Amino acid sequence: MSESLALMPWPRRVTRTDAALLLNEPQWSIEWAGVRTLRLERTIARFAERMARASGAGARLTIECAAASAPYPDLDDDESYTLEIDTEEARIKAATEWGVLRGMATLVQVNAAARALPGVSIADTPRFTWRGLMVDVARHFIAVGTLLRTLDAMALVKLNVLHLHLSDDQAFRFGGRTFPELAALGSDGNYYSEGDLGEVVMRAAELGIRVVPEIDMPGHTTSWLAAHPEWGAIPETREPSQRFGVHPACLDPTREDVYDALAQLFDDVARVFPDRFVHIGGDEVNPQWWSESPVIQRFMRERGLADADALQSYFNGRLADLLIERGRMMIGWDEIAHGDLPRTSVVQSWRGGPSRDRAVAQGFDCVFSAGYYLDFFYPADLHYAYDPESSAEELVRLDERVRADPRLAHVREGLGWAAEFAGRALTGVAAGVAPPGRVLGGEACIWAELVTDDVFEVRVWGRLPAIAERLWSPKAVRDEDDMYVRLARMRPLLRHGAELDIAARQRMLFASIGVDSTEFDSLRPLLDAIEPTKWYSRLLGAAALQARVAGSTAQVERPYTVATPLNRVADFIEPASPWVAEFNAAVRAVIDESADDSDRRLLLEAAAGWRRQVAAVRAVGARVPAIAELEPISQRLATLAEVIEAALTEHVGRAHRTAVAAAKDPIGELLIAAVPALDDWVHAA
Ligand code: TNX
Repeated sequence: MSESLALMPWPRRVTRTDAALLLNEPQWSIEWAGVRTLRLERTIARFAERMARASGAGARLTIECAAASAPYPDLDDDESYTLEIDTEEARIKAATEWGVLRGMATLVQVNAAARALPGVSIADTPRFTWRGLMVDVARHFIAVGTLLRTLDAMALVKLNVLHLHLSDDQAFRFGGRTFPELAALGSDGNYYSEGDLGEVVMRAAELGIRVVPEIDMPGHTTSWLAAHPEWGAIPETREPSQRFGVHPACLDPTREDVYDALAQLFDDVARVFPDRFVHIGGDEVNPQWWSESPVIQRFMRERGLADADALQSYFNGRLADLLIERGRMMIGWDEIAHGDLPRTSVVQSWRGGPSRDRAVAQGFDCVFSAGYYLDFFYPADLHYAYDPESSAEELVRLDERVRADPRLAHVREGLGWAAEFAGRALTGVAAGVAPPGRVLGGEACIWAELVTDDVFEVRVWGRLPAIAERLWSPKAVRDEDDMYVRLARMRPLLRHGAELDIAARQRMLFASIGVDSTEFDSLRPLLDAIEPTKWYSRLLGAAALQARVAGSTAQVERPYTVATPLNRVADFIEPASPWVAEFNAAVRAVIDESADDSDRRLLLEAAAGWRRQVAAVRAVGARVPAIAELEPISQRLATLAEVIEAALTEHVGRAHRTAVAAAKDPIGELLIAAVPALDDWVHAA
């Protein structure tokens, strides 16, 4: 399908022609055929400059925009465009500025460092109106500069919502003017001023991206109580929490002064964020404090609020009113989908198909996130398979596929537990009470317990373009092999189009622990072959994971807190190695006898590299403890080099199969990610 055009998301309609456009000017020259706005001028110029830098040349670009757009993008905006490239020029035509910007992103992708652009005729329009990335900036602070680069990169893959999770138990990072103490006392000193956020909102608007702020409540609020303990259901002063997991802290939904304060907080939020949606969180409320408080218990009895859900629903209803008074609409996680809530509220579904379907059946519009948790360290194809509009049966099959995936075998028990948990969380489904809601789209989520600003881009961008495609392209665009081929080409694109360089960042990370560039290269065969362990295995650690699987709700100590430095190999490598994706494809080609020379070369080089890395690990490990930790993996890989050689010459024996089997288990928080493909190979051979 991709016929060597590295486009992602793949457009609705692409026609190739022979009319290539030679880039024989030093720069791109912009012609304005329709309206010419300051915003388009600035943004087009910025991208044109980057295109010229990538290819060292330009040509004529005609922009034909029918009408200026509102100052800020909105839900259901028209983002369609056409892009024609012929021997004369590139021409982008759209009804709105937003459409022009999407067309520009496609042109930057077509441009991809060439001296001539292929002739194309593209007509494109998104499948979903809400195509987001949620960034948890509470667990660890993400710098404004990183957010700005993230926006540039989002625009390149046509994502249009940046959702900022601004507060949680560990920090309150919204530095509003009415309650500056919330962030000052409720964080480690890292928070965003109104000015910082204004800059993010401005850049986003220039790129046609909405910014949706989340202030998570009534749970996940430990950090608020450092400054305002009186707002807590149990009015005790708390420090922002250092640990992760669900906390007992909860706001007091019975106090009018809490609503007065929230009204002022929403005023601040609304002043900074023009978007019509404000996210109020609402996830994982621990009812403990509410049930321990006699005042709250009496309040519930007096109002006939049967349980914690009903009380949260009362609280959410009050929040919805406050937001409506400010011309805003509410979005919240799954748990807000309660019968009493105004149906203008949107539900962000994180616990899977059943919760999405319950919310939609109750009449709520939905944003689907369940398949798109980037913090799970999953390979891109798993996320890619999830469709916001997959039927309930399809989602069940997808969840089963994930549970059966050999790459996730080491967390199978946990995945089973999670599925059961999500099912149990959904009792009392009230279906058919209203016209059903609409699936607006989806959001990839990066929860940041194990993510710092330093590693953010490495964690996010290797896979996010695949999710962006799922949210933009027609449903039928779903070939995973083709996706991987194009995904690999997003790396150079992000580098020249958004100044986001995953590889360079990774070198810097390794340099920060004393591994210089030459040493990094010598370790590459090993680093390319490994990945962090999946799902919540790192976050929970073995003990907490076992406790969960065993059904215990006890607090089991986890290996990581806010204070744990994230400076080990598992933090620096990519969650899903792009090299492993290539390795897997080569092995598959050999198994089904479609392999070509480049496949065989890749496998031979893998074997050679896996031998070579032994000396490198020993040498660098002598000085750098984080590399010394890799010794057992290094040994296993050396053994697996023999397996590749045996498989290539069809001499696989029992010893080889045993060696592969023995290499399946994680070592610490790392896996040899090439093993599942090798396992298929030695059993096919
Ligand atoms: C649950 S997903 C959460 C987050 C955590 C995440 C991972 C959701 C709405 N809430 O607070 O970061 O699990 O631990």
